[in-house]
Amino acid sequence: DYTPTPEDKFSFGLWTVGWQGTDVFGPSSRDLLDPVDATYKLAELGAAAVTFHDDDLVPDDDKRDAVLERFEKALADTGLAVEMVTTNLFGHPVFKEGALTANNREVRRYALSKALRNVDLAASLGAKTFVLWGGREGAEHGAAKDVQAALDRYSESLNLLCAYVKEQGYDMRFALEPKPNEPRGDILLPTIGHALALIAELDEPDMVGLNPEVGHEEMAGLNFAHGISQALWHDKLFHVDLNGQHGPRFDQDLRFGAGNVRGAFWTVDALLGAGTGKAYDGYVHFDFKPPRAEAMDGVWESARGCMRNYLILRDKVRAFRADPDVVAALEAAEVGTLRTPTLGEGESLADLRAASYDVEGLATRSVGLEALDQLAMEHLLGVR
Ligand code: GLT
Ligand code: MN
Ligand code: MN
Ligand code: MN
Repeated sequence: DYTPTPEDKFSFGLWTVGWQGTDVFGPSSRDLLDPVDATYKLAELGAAAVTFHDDDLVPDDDKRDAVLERFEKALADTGLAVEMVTTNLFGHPVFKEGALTANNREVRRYALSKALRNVDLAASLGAKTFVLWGGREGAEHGAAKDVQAALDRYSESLNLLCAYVKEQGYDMRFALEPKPNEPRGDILLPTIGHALALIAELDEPDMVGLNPEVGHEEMAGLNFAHGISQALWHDKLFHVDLNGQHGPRFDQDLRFGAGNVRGAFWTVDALLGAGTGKAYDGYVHFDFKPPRAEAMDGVWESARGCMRNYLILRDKVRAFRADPDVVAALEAAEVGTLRTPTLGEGESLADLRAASYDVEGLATRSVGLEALDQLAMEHLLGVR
């Protein structure tokens, strides 16, 4: 009946249900939600874990010990894990021109110290993933950012963070979260591909992976299922931010399943390994914003909706993959044949060049892709 259980490994950012609805045109529309109350409520709804930024949980340093004590009690009471922690390096105006890649060196040093402090907190709470979303790392003006120097500084910070985690003996990996724009006009590491390329240049590439977000890739007009499939291929899908988006416009952060529902279907399929590939085995993390128009009942409804939509789509994806008509359609479309190497065992390129090819026949062959996709549509629309 699509009721989530801890085995489903659903996880929520405290900043999601805690979003008060502040936007560029108006102030908050909801009261402050106590993160500890949110933790209890998310557990009641069936989540397995929570995640947070330093400032979501402990905005006020004077109350740090008391808040952490209450939070740890909530975790113990509910059995919820803290699976991921991240640092807010974007909210405070000190980061208005960047954090780890700000032109100002003092800002960069402060940003790194803020991240390090939260790495310690993350480790003490048992979080194994530390996300870095560089929302303010970017520019609006051409000459304002030396992009190559900024990438040097980004790498420098990541190398220092990795070295620190190793030195402390923490069991923790970093996950970069790409986004093309918003709040900066153009953000560094705008897509999964850009971030993957940077990771390959780091001192400890195995300690750094990705936390892709549905809406962020779709804002760039990209196919999220393809993006996370490539991340899985590189063994870099350390974490994921599921939400919904309607094409390339402002970052909508809809609940998962809303917006591009076909994209959501293929996203779940990709997470499950798309039939024969590597599957994602981490927490299923939601990063959405309950619409500003909602009161608290709507906030919890949207959190519930994220999990229900995932479970419904997971059922549909499994039914699609198990359907004998789909198996036959995949076969007809030669989808499985792509796993066969192009050059046969013991063959040389000379053999391949010497072979004769029925180019006309191949050009006019049937590929069966519409038939296959129609089956997916019918599963998604609930008529199969
Ligand atoms: C912020 C952003 C998200 C990131 C979070 C992690 S914070 O809400 O919009 O996409 O995942 O810093
Ligand atoms: Mn977003
Ligand atoms: Mn976001
Ligand atoms: Mn996110």
